[in-house]
Amino acid sequence: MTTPKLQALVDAQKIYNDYTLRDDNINWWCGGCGNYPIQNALKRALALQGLERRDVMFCFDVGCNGNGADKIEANTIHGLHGRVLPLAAGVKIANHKMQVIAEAGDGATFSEGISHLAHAVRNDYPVLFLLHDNQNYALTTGQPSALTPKCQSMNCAPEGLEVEPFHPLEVVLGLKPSFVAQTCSADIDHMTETIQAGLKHKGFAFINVLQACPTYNKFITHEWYLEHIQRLPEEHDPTNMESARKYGFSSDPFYLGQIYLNPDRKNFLETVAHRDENSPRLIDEVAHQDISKLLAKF
Ligand SMILES: Cc1ncc(C[n+]2csc(CCOP(=O)(O)OP(=O)(O)O)c2C)c(N)n1
Ligand code: SF4
Ligand SMILES: [Mg+2]
Repeated sequence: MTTPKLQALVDAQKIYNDYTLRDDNINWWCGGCGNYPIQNALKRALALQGLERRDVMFCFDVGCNGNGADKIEANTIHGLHGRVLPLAAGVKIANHKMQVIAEAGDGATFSEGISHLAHAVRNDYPVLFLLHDNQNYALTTGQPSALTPKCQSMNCAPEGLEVEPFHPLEVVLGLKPSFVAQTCSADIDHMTETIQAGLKHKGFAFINVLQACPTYNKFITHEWYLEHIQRLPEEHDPTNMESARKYGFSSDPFYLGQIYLNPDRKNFLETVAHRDENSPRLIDEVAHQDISKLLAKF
């Protein structure tokens, strides 16, 4: 006999399957790449939230992470390196009903795209953002990014870089965000829960996904992560910035969970709600309009 719980699982499985690519004739990521479990967790989270393909737009940056655009059956846009956030914000502003997901690497986000990140957080665009934090420029064969540890030997920089890396959460927490969470590609259940929380958030949900890249990041593997990640303790209050900084800035262990949450912040669309009556949404531009009177003049 079908129970409501069983039916919910059957429905979720159907949504998950709809996102699953039927064409195997594509180039995949390297064996053991953290991008596989990240994409799987994303599909699981969407399925559990009942978000079907027609309701979701995926915006991909350039990089190994961005090649996820070819590996999912969905509405996708593949933008320029570092520019995915303005693209995603534009999609949301054009069609408020769409659930918009943006994905980018650490190279794109903390070098080419750092100004876009700052303004996405500042404006609190209603977008779920997944940072694929593999601490290197992977697609271009493993150069140091702004998140690679100081003096870490990498391609093109055998002795590493003498400069301090950014700490992604230190940067984002300094920008007065509304939602910051951290998860890891070694823990698919935790990624799924975290992405579900991000999908429910009404503003800009920043999720740092600590991602293994076994081909170019030999210094932090899935095995290393399993020994150095820890769930946030019960005592942590995500609405307390001091506690968010304490746990968010730790690199050993890396704390997983909801680092910071400001449920009271107005998102971008709420700040411009007064304009709704006056200005057309971009979606109106593709609606059918009667232009026969205009044509009759010629
Ligand atoms: C403006 C610009 N700069 C550089 C490149 C070259 N490029 C393409 S992918 C890439 C590395 C991507 O690294 P990251 O963003 O961390 O993504 P990952 O491949 O690690 O997932 C670089 C440097 C580019 N395409 N455009
Ligand atoms: S180079 Fe790294 S990030 Fe890119 S596909 Fe291979 S393992 Fe994944
Ligand atoms: Mg990277």
